[in-house]
Amino acid sequence: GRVVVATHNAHKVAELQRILAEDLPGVVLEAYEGPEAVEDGVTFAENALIKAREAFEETGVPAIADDSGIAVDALDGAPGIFSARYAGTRDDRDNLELLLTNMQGVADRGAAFVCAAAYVDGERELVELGVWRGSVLEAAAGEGGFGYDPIFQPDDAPVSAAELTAEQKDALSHRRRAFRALAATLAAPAVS
Ligand code: ITT
Repeated sequence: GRVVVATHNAHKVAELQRILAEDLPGVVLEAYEGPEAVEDGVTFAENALIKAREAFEETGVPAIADDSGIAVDALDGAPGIFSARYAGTRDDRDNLELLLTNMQGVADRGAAFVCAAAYVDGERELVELGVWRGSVLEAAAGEGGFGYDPIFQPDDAPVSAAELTAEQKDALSHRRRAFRALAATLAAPAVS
């Protein structure tokens, strides 16, 4: 059936179209054009649920949302849920440059891309987390993907996330892991 995607990020929409075509076949995704929810949760999961609830309440159509970002070990998980506004400008390139600067000379480069995938339909509220481990590169590499992809070296890939093809990123990403888990939960019989 119809599902609205509560995101204003076109890159996320493109990835979710591809991921859900495989993991939730038969679902027709529609962009949610309504007001942006106030993301005042303190976790990825809370913020994903806030966005999905807002879209469901505005449209009456089952809604999914994605809250995501990069959590860096040496920075105690920063920028984390603040990844989109790390540099204060909401510009992906500024955010990436600031993270490179803050990681200059730092030996522990470990990091994770994290995605919370939420689903709200008025009866059920579901949220699943996907984590993609890797490390922060010393300099940007690659033109693909979006956001922090050029400075993220996945543990399970030979090149940066921005040097992967869309299909390669889809197969491995935090977003894929989260939405695959969400699809599995949605497909399972309701328990309560
Ligand atoms: P919506 O809230 O409308 O969905 P947003 O872009 O504001 O869009 P978030 O608050 O979830 O989304 O912020 C996500 C941040 O993490 C943003 O800076 C992205 O560039 C970054 N990010 C998320 N997924 C990513 C990915 O797959 N690769 C690289 N960076 C990613």
